[in-house]
Amino acid sequence: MNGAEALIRTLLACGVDTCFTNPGTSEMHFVAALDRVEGMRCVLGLFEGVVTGAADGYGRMTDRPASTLLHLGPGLANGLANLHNARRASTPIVNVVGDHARGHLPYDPPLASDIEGIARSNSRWVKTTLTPQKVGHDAAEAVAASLAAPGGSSTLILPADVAWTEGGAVASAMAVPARRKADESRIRAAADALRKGHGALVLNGPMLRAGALELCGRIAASTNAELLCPTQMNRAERGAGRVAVDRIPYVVEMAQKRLAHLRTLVLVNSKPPVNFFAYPDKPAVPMPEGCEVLVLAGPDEDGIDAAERLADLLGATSTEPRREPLVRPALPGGATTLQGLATVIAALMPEQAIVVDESITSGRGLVGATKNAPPHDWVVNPGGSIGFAMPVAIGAAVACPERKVLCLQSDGAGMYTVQSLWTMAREGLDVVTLVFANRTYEILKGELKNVGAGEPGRKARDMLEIGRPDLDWVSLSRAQGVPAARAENLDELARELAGALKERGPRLIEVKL
Ligand SMILES: Cc1ncc(C[n+]2csc(CCOP(=O)(O)OP(=O)(O)O)c2C)c(N)n1
Repeated sequence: MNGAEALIRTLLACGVDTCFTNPGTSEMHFVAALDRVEGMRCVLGLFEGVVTGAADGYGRMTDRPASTLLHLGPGLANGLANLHNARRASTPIVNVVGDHARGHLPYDPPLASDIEGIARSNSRWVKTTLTPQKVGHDAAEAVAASLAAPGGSSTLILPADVAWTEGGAVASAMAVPARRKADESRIRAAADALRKGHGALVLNGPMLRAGALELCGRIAASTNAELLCPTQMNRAERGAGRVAVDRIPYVVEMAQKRLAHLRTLVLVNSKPPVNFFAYPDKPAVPMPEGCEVLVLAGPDEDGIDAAERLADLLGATSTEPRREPLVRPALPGGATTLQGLATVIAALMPEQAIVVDESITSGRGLVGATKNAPPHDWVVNPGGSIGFAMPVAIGAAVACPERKVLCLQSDGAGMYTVQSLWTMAREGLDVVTLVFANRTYEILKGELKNVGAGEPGRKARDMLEIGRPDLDWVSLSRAQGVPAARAENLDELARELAGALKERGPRLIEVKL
């Protein structure tokens, strides 16, 4: 067995059975070995940002790593923006990156680069495997490192000669360390603070799943505390029958207003809230001055255990939490408005949908409108690097083939990873993509004002508009094999969305704004 085959067999032995790929010459032995080993699902992406984003979506939905297969330093570099987003979401991923054969590197061939250096920016574990005998051990270590709380990327670099040389040894899964338990003093401090009132629990990571939210809902109901999550959350289970958590708004003034009355924030698997950017004369954080910030459990600690002990101490274990009722709004019609399109989505959202949200300014009404929709998952981008939604939708659809994925995509961000549509078609993925075609970088117009740069002139405006020529999303989609339609108003949107949701397989609707 050569090193490449030992790597694939070890990944499978460690529970990694999905590989998003974009290979090159140095990865050819890995590609060839895929035919000899049963059980690895391989999905091709036509750009590495699609590959890494898909691995992020897969890891977020399964809590298990997918692997990526990337070509040398440049392939990894092309995938870095979505690996950055995945790092911010603490998503487990195992990146496999090929390198030149070791005997070839001293000649400085054209594609040689500092792969370890490039990997380190977004990986918590980086190793170059130097012999086929070490491949299995290193791969098992990479998987375990990606899963250690709170989760992250491992990058295993495999020189071509290590891949092609016989002597590969398969290893079995290594133990993943359990999350650390929070100190008793922190449980007591949180209880004391919440008893005083005007408090909120700020949740992220595993605390945004339905079971953990129930638990926090009991604490909230017994202390009158609120449940919040940072703007930069990763995935929330929400909708009817669930305990709602309110996302802190992106816009600084709105975030400040939302938190103004709070005297204590208790962080559970969350970092303290922070504004996305600095602005002249605005604070860095949205909480009011004097607001106490307590850590109940850090991002890598056992938040559920800490919340259970807190509920115990507060006598809240049998308190009923407030759960959202199911409310379906009537379908609106007429000209497209942001509130109207949010209402259409809330009216038609299927049960157990996975919503991947990169709607940016077009989605301002969405979170409120869908609070009482049937139970669903809401996936957002805690890393802020755009071009995230369509790739992540691929990974979510591969991970959960029985669930409908609703990909809410702004047009500017959509163009970064537009090749995702081809992978959706190739794999027949059950993803409905709505593209919000406002033909501008709308959010940046607001940001220009916010940073105090004044009114844009002609040249500056040209950098913020993406019309001239107008993108034809229906053609972009059909050209890649995804059936598509255009909705000019809310009636057409409702008709097209209802139709797309009834079918299986990828569809795209361009929503003209
Ligand atoms: C990788 C990366 N490049 C550039 C940016 C800066 N940026 C933030 S939002 C944005 C444009 C968003 O436009 P669009 O996706 O059309 O959404 P809209 O603002 O119109 O709602 C840009 C270029 C970024 N966040 N990430």
